[in-house]
Amino acid sequence: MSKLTLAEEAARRRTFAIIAHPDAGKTTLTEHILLAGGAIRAAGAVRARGENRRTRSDWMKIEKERGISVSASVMTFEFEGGMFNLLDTPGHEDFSEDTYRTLTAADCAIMVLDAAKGIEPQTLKLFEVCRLRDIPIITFINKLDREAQDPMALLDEIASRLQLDPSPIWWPAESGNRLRGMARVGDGTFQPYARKVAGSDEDPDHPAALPLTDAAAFFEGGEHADMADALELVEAGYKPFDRQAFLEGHMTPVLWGSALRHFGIEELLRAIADWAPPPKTLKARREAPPETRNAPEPLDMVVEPGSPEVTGFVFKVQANMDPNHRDRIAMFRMASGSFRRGMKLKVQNTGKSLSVNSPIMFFASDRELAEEAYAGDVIGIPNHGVLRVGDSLSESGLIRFAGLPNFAPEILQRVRVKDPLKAKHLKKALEGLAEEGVTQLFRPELGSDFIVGAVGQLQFEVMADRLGEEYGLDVVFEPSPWAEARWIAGDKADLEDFMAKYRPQMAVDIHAAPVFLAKSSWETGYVGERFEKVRFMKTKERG
Ligand SMILES: Nc1nc2c(ncn2[C@@H]2O[C@H](COP(=O)(O)OP(=O)(O)OP(=O)(O)O)[C@@H](O)[C@H]2O)c(=O)[nH]1
Ligand SMILES: [Mg+2]
Repeated sequence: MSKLTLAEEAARRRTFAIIAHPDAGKTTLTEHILLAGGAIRAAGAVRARGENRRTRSDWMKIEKERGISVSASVMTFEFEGGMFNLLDTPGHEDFSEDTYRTLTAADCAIMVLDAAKGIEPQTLKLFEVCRLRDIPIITFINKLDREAQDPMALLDEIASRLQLDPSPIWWPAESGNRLRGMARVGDGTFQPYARKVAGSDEDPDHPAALPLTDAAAFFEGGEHADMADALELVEAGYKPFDRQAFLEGHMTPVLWGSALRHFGIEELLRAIADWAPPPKTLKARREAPPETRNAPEPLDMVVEPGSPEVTGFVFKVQANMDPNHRDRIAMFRMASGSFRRGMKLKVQNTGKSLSVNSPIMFFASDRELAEEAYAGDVIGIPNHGVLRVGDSLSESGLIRFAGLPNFAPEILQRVRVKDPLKAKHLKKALEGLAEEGVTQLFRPELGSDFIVGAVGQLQFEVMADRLGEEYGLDVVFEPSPWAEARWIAGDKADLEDFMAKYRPQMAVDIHAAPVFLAKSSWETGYVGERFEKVRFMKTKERG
């Protein structure tokens, strides 16, 4: 058992998400952070084939085949006395709901930029989400081993497009084939870069850091003098790092490197350890489960990471991580308390209670049973459908954190299984995937069809792939008559009146919430005007 106090355990934790536009290098960076943290021996190449050279966070078959991440994943490791929970997220916008949900579990974000591309569309969107949630951002400019944009132009872009003060912590010396290394702004330390020898599989270690003034041997021509001049300009031209401004979301420290060549990784880890905030105090409500008799009025409150009761929320559910066991794992972000294996926790929104006997921590090399966990930690709780995304768990069962949003899908399709004998199996599989949030599932009031909704086309591909791979179902998607789905709310009488008139267009989602299916956005607007007392919603808060 830990000798530290609860508050000390919480204070040594850093829970952060890696976000970026597709292909910026998030998964590669995750691998190399784990490598630097001593968690794994050899980082797997994202596109390398074969069982032993695969990335730890892209574990689904479809991820391995395509070299893209379709689902967020969690990794825990220790580094210099700190405990780190790293959340790798998918960059593709079709999976952004997963990324948004994952960000609710993070206290800090690492924004990865491709040095040749700078800020890309998805970078902007994710940045907005971080800003809304007050998540401070550390910037890592990746792929310096390739020809990069001018560093000052990259920082200007951060300043102008994100309205964020960039504070360079390091400054790169050239890029691509001429990459020499980088110098620490303010103290003139130089970290040389060792290029990989052509044709070799070995990644050479980068030489030890030394004062820039002594580093002439690492440069060619006039480069050494140019670097000294550039550093002077940088030191005069940018604000020095101010942790308070960073925590308040006005400033981002900027680090550089090459995830693939393991350059700049330790520097990034140290920045996270030194500057990223420990688990934050969360707003919550003290509230009895629904339909409790004589329940006291709900009370607004805050949950401090050092407070004794174990509390937290489920931000993701993942099924079939292990193909040998049909498992279903709820990712639980702890907000407070000292968790011990075997503890009983209660679900606030259902009043159900469960004994957490085999909680999992995702260490890079393996999953391990979590004997204890503290605020900031993410543990996987295996369960059989008791836990859903957005659920709040606590010892008392009375603590409720704000729910996570569901977004109305943009594409609605009908799904059919080729073998009609497997229809019942299909229902279970679809419900499972909808519980995970891979896609949404609507059950029309009339007829026996299933309507599947997604934000983007790729989600359907992932779904078809997983239905085949994990459930042995060969499915086809067909166009549906529906263009939009809206959750409806209002007084009971108004809702009943509306639903009676539109029965053929009514459906329920997996939580049995009523949903109106419209043939066009024009129709959504039309019924909205005719039924003024009914609210038609594009998002639904869960939990
Ligand atoms: N040259 C170079 N290539 C890199 C570097 N980091 C990543 N890559 C390559 O860029 C490609 C995309 O890398 P990933 O790590 O899969 O990118 P990602 O951001 O996780 O992508 P998604 O999860 O699909 O959004 C892969 O081919 C990597 O090998 C780097 O530092 N230098
Ligand atoms: Mg990835």
